[in-house]
Amino acid sequence: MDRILITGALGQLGTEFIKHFNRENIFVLATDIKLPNSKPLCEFEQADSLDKKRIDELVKKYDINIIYHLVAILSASGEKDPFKSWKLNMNSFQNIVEISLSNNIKKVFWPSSMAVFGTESKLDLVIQNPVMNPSTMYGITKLTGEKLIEYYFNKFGLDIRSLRYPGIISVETVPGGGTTDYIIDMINAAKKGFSYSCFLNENTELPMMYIDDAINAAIKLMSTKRSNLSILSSYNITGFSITPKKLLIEIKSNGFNLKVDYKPDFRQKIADSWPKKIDDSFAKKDWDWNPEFGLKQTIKKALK
Ligand code: AKB
Repeated sequence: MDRILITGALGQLGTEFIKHFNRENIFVLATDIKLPNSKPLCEFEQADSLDKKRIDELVKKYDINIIYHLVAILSASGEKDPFKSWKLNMNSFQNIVEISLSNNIKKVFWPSSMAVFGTESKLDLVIQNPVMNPSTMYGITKLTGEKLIEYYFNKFGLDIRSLRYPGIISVETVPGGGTTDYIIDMINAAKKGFSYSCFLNENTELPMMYIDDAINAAIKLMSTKRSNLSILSSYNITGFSITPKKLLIEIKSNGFNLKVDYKPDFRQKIADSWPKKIDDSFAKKDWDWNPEFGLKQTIKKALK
């Protein structure tokens, strides 16, 4: 029987994983450095993922056998304090690895990101294994984690699975500190009748995905037979690609009269080092990945 620990559980992905496992009647222990605003749907313990002893005790106390380690400082926040970003992203990752090995954890899910790519990755359509020279500390920590996943599998047989997420579009819990956050900010401004000042220029094309697809992809990957996985590091996945200009057209076609001006800031350079489109054919071939939500459907759902 699966008994799952989720770290960083109150964030954008964690909130939705909790809902998913709750529907499936699977035991979850959610942990976060913050306290929840309302009663969670599962067990909750406040814990800092840098506190290895505390996480280890919780794994033992709740008899955990699967971990979803979601803690991370995202790309834009990471640039404000790169040392803190490295420390949180990497030390928490290493803690989870050590805890997994000493507690016989069956499987770990750890999200990577399209931030692992860089300007030399042939950004028009990024393949699974291009040249990877990330420009942000966030991207560097994600690429390091990917290398470690492969290393720990070869060294110890530790089964860590990973996806390179594009921007994720969700309504209930929004991300914080990312470069793709503009899309949710713009949608929320439209819903509230505010105008919006976009921090990327109008033709910046980036891959995105609806939250339900992001969750389903992880669940599918985690339930695939290990021998079917040809990628030991992290799989490319994508939903669709969009620019701020296209998003505005879509918002207007749904009946919202949003005013947007464009004031690119430091995040423009980050976005310019990321893919316009992603080739996710390995995920399609190995575990039958197929996104359910396209551009129009996603924006419509997010505007509700
Ligand atoms: C970010 O913008 O930093 C994240 C990501 C693409 O990983 N949403």
